[in-house]
Amino acid sequence: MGTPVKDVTLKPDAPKTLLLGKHIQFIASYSSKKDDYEYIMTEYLRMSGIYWGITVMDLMKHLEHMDKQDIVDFVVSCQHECGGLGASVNHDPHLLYTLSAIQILTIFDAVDAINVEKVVEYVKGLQLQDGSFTGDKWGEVDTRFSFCAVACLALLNRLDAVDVQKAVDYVLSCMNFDGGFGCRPGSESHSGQVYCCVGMLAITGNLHHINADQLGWWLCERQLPSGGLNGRPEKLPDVCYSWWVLASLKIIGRIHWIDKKKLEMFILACQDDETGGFADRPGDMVDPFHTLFGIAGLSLLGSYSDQIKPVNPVYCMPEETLQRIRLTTPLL
Ligand code: BD7
Ligand code: ZN
Repeated sequence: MGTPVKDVTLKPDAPKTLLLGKHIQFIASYSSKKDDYEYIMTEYLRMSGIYWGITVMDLMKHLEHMDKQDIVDFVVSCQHECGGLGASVNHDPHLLYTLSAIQILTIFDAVDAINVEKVVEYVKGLQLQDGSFTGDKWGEVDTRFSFCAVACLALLNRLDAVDVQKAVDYVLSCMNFDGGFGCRPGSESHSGQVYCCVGMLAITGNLHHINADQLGWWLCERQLPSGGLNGRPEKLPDVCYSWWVLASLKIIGRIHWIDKKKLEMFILACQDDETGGFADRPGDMVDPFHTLFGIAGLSLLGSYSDQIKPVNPVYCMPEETLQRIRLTTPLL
């Protein structure tokens, strides 16, 4: 007997249509309740939180609910002498939050509010001899940081600042026999890491190194009977993984290999019909992170295209924003 499949069952009364107005309300009020327990407890990832909030509001065509001046001032206050940005004021700089900051400023067309030359210098300084990137000065290496580095530089039109060939060779050295990627050479394949590596190869024009049929197969196997997608074999489905997996499939030209209707039903079932917002799976607590990736997933599926803007699968930002800065990314 094999191991039983870990999955959830969708309740008959789960939401089956998009509750757009509720989600706009949820994000707008989340950002205005700065004294709330949850808001305070997530200070260590505030910069990313703001990126999730403004991106999902923009995708839902209601960015005007977010206070641009307030947010740009906050981002500026998070830049350090070294050029990197932290999650919040006086938090250590890190590539993860530096990318979130660049994404925020790009959406608001306000990149020049920070010292861009210093950001470029910071990113350049994190590349090691073997082409890999550390996330900060403490030196942990992970393919997530290879993605963050090239995504930052591409958004700033400064990819020339690092050794792109070495960076690509390092990411390719993390490819596994199943076609997937892990966080370092020899590490197990994981959907989040696959997204980072596939995105990195897309930005640098190196998708031809990927075996799209083999990787597409591994990614499709992430879909469970509920319609939801998991991050690795034997794990429960999660709305954010519908993003990491679906975006990867889109980039390698295999998005038609999954059951779109079933995934759409799973994502819709993760909405909270009272508070608005999406949870990781039906019935759980909603948060801005899963709300962005739920909406972005629906965008990639082409569902509700009258209400949700097209999202770019590499940057998880509105396509129109990348068109405005004339950033094109060849897909496979
Ligand atoms: C992923 C892992 C990290 O250790 C750091 C950053 C990332 C990517 C980052 C992101 O999406 N930025 O836009 N993710 C996060 O910031 C989330 C935040 C979070 C914390 C707690 C609960 C929900 C969200 N982090 C830090 C995560 O570790 C989440 C946690 C989680 C979400 N759903 C179930 N657990 N995991 C996550 O983002 O996994 C996807 C991923 C893994 C590796 C590489 C890239 C993506
Ligand atoms: Zn999740």
